[in-house]
Amino acid sequence: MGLTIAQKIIKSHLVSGNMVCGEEIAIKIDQTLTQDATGTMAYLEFETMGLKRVKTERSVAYIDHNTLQCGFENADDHIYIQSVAKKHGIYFSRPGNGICHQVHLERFGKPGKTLIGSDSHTPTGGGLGMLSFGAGGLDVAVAMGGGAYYITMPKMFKVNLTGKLRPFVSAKDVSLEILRILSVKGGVGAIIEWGGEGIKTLSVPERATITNMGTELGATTSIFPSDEITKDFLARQGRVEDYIPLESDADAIYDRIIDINLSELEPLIACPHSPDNVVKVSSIEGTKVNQVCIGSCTNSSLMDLLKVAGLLKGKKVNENVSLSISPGSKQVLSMLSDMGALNDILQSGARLLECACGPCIGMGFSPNSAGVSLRTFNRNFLGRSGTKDANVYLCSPEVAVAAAITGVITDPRKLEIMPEIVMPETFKIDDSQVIAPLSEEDAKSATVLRGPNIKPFPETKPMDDKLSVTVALKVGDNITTDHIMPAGAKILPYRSNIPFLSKFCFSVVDEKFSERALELGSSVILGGSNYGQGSSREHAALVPLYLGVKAVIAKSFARIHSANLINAGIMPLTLKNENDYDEINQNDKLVLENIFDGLSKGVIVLKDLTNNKSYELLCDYTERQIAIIKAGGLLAYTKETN
Ligand code: MIC
Ligand code: SF4
Repeated sequence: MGLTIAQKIIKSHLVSGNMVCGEEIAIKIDQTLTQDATGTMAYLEFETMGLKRVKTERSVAYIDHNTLQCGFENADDHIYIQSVAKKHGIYFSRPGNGICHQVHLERFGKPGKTLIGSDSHTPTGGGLGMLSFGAGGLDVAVAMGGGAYYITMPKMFKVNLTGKLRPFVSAKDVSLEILRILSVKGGVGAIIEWGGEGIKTLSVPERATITNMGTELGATTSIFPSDEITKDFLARQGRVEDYIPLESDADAIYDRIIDINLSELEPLIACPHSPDNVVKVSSIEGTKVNQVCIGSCTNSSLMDLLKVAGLLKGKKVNENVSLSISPGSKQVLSMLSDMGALNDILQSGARLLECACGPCIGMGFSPNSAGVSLRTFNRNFLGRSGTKDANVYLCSPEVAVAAAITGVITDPRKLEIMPEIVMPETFKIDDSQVIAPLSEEDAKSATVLRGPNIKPFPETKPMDDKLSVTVALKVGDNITTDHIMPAGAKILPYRSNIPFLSKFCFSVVDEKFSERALELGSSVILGGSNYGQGSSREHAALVPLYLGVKAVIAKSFARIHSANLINAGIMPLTLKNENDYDEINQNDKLVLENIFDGLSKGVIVLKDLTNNKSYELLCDYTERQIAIIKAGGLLAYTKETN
């Protein structure tokens, strides 16, 4: 039987398990990346595990999220990460060098290799034919130490592209179209392979926009073949030697095939507050816009920003709109400047931000009260922008520019003339902002610098066989990690300070949650379907752990968050009967007995003392996961087994 691209890469990296859909497999990881918002915790975990030197082919620590330095905290974290990276064999991409996914695509990603990153948009690397996954920091720490990465063998989906995008329709519209078709849970448990004649019309940066937003589908990852277009991109980045061809076999089998004709796509837009709330731009034209933000790991490549500059050239930003542009990397910014495009951007009245995540994660540039913000980003979850009552829309650079100029949501085809953008023969290569680690010998005497913002990893306790708990919170479907552990400029600087962060847990949903959970001492959360979608932040598990949450009971879970809960020693338990959700309520008193026996059988019985009923909860864990839960989390388990 033929293999898909992902199956081929998995096969060549398989450490244990059978490549049978639904079974746990372990794969060898060639490269890792971290960013600063998850990196502090990942490196603290790496150190706690007593690991000395990374065993990967390449590990890179990026500083791109927490770049506003309103106090000492973020700067402390940057220094800690720089020093820990230097000592342990990790490359360090300095603040200002760019967004992890953009820089990694330009300089380090390799077709056929595996990558995990402590950031959910790591699948951006799939645009280069690399098998890349978002993961919790602890999983990345283990992989840096040479440990395998465990996933459930996914289903295989294929999206067949035909035709060619028309002017003013771009890769972002392909992402929005697939979100419209599949929704934010449609990709759960699947790897999405992009193929068909249509992919020959898409450059690597366009492909990367598409694999980047595969994360919003809940997909395990997304991948394109590695072909002549990949080779050409790598050659222009001065690293053609990293190219290998990679395609699926003609008789490869897919669980689902979806067809999209690029020629028929129209400009699309995702309305508040979910990336799958997609409509045609033409259907909401005329909506007044206060802010437009162009950038993020989805749409900040040189090609995107050359297009933006071309469309802005000679025009002025509407007086009621604030337009921000954050280039994806120093390479992008520097080339925009060399090519004169930066001037076109500045002359239009746009505000230039640094090469970082910035507004995407609420790190500055929050919209005005009840403001409408159009963003070329990938997420528009409630409150993520830093303004709770803002209405954030997700769109392509073309739609963003049209709104910035007119002040209202506008079909970009009305701009009429699309400037012709040609990829430069060679990209500007300057890796001087990526600091190499010390040699093993020199590293021995190097010290790791910890400012007062760096707090130790929180203590964990082994799981008890019986739990008497209260439902501390009942929430609905599609709860994101931005609900569980909000980010933003005010909170992000405390990513290594779990007690401080805990005050904000679920604050967008219920401001009293944190206080209540602490008072209860031992509790559970009740969720709907796709609980924990969105980011890879393990803080969305570590903070509930600190607040005494022992289990999350839900209709279904998002992949990375479920793994993070287990890694933290919290049980993700699935309701056997989804309708039971309606019968269990906040504040109900519950008892979970014979947990260890239940874990081995895959079913735990829950007694609800408030309504006097019993319910079955599924826990289809592997032996390894059971051992992790019993030990009180992956860190404790790793210490026990080493
Ligand atoms: C995000 O886009 O939500 C983030 C911020 O990049 C997160 C990581 C984090 O919370 O630090 C992600 O996507 O994993
Ligand atoms: Fe950064 Fe936004 Fe991309 Fe997350 S989604 S890595 S915050 S740019």
